[in-house]
Amino acid sequence: MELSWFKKGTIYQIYPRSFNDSNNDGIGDLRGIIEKLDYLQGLHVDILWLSPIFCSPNDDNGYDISDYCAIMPEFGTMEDFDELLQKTHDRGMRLILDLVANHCSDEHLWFKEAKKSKDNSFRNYFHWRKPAADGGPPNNWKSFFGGSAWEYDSTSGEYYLHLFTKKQPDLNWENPKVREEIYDAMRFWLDKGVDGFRMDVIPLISKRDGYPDAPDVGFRKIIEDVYANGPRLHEYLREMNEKVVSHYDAFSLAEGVGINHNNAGLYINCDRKELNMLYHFDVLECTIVNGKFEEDSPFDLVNLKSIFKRWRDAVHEKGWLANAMGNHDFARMISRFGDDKQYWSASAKMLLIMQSTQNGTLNLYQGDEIGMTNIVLESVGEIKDVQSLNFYNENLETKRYPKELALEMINKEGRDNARTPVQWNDEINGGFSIANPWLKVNPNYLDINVKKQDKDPDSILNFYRGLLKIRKEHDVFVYGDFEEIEFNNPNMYIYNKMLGNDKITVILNFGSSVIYYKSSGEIDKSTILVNNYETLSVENDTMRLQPYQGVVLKMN
Ligand code: TEU
Ligand code: CA
Repeated sequence: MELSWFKKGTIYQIYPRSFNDSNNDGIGDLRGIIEKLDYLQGLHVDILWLSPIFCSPNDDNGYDISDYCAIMPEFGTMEDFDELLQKTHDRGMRLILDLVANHCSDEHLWFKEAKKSKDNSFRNYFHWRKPAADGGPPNNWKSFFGGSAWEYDSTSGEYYLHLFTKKQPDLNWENPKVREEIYDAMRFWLDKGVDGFRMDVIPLISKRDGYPDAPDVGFRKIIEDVYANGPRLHEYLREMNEKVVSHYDAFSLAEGVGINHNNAGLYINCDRKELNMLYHFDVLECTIVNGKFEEDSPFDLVNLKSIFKRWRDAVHEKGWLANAMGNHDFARMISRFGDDKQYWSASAKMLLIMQSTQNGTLNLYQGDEIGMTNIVLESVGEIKDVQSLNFYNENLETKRYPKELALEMINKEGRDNARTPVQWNDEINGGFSIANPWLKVNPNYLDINVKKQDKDPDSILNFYRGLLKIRKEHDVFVYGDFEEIEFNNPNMYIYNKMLGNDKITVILNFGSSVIYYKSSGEIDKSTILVNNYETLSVENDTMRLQPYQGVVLKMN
């Protein structure tokens, strides 16, 4: 296994709009990030991933780009960016950007031109099709954010494809000029010294020939079989690596939408020279059956273990995964997998013990280090996310659910949960901004905030700092071979990790009851390296684990 900085490093995702507002206009910005670099360094994270910072009309908060080589004015200037990059590097950290290559904004020059006429030289940058016989969309594809994936353009009488909102037209990767445009944009940032890219919905860039109708199966299956993994995908990824990424000391992290453990190797096996790592959706969607705001299933620990296991087996020795339990597209990690009330602190810490001892690069999301929780939006007026808004409005038409229930579903699964401003202190708006923030601050900022936790040695924040440092000092956390113990135990997650002469045992109580665990004598031969409680009580080899208690034992 080849060792590399991006394998051992911890990735910390920043959603710039919500991170820190330096000029008090209610919107987070680049200078706001610069102000917090010491904080991030002190957290012992290594690689900052910024969600998109490029010019955008913000229909989907920057995931609709109108200029790939310019900074969104709300976020600052190119000078601010250069300073941010320099100061990140000065602190020994790296910076990666979010590359949205599947689609751009309908306000991008390319699309504005393409729309002008059928013979415009940019026309072929996008997917245009004639209407079906009845005048409707060319096929039955649905957008990820509701409604048809095709939008009618009255100027030309044709439809264009948009797998996301209608303001996010899909780029036509068959056109070599499109590929060169994207590669040029990548080189622009790499030449500045950027350390790589997180690649938004990269599995979707190659479309199926003839745009065949999707079968009547769940949306997840449609994504896998119809939208993602298209016929020329791997050719494009190899080209992108060969022409661009491989020329730099940089790495690529794929968003694994539509990738499963069977085809993952095609993307990330080292010998294929395509992408360096991916984060998959199986953990992130482990309680979501088919798609958001549809049926969901209760959290099941054995299922979680089997997801981790099958992915470990799938990439064993050949590829590399990033390990995410939350991001800007999902509800808060602690509200989903832990207990955001009574055992808030213990469960947040336990989840980090689990995440930091799994194989792969640790991928954290802003605010999880202080245990930020889901938000309750009181009315439709407070919803900001386009996916939730579309769901709400579509539901008003179809009357599928009562309005109150629709709002409840949004509060449970909606993306705004993870996007509320970071809670820095107990002052106005949690110290994010003195202006009214673009999305409401979680009122629990009075209790949950960085300033309070900074001083408290038992806080979640200080636990993160300690554990991330320990992880850096112990290669076994990252590269160790995994040995599962009591796999079918529904309340505990127990495993060994081994590397050379080093061995650790991880013992996690995944619930709110006290559990007794009889160890096979490990405890006498080991020291406690990590513990999210002050003590670990053991009697005759039987441990008494508190609610959500987690320990890492290091064999002497
Ligand atoms: O997300 C892709 C994606 O699959 C999401 O639609 C995800 O399934 C959904 O949010 C979960 O409910 C990426 C970005 O991370 C997301 O923020 C963008 O909206 C999307 O691409 C379009 O660029
Ligand atoms: Ca600002």
